[in-house]
Amino acid sequence: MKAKFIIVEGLDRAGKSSQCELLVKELSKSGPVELLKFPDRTTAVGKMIDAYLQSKSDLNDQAIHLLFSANRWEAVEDIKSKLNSGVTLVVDRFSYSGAAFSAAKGLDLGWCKHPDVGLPEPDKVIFLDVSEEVAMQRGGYGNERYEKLEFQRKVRSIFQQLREPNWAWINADESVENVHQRIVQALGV
Ligand code: FDM
Ligand code: MG
Repeated sequence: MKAKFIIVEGLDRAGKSSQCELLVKELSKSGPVELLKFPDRTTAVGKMIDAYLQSKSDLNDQAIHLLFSANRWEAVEDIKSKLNSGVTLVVDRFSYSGAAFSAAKGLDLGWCKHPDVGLPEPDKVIFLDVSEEVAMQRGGYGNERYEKLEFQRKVRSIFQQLREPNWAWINADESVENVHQRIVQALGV
């Protein structure tokens, strides 16, 4: 199997982490696979993002947007070298989250997309669409910035605007196993 760049997107509580893990397990049956997650909070830039998300620091909307983008750019050599050496990547959030969360604050969507121009393009985007009711049943949102119902609604509507033909829009209200099967079907693996 040729290495693929697969991005998993969705709102909070959509089940991205569990589905990414299951997907990596499934794909590893047919070749090398690795999981990446953005923001990567372990780098210097990532630590600034983490402080912002936990409201331990404040930054203006443009500055934090550019940090999220920088956090992807600092991983680009690693991403490219893995793909070139045949490692499929499953990525928990990427440029689409970058654009959707910042545009939901009122920033211009075109401006939001621009800093990510030139980053690797995905072979497939899996969007896990969770309803508000089920997100609440799953324990509701946490305490981080952005984890508010009104805001998540706005983010979802921007994701809808970003949707392209290579997206699989998957109902994430179903059981973990069902959602996993749908993802596997969408990827044709
Ligand atoms: N987020 C994530 C952004 O606002 N921009 C980005 O570029 C990325 C990758 O950060 F609310 C938001 C989405 C989410 C928050 O993400 C932290 P995780 O997946 O919950 O760690
Ligand atoms: Mg979160």
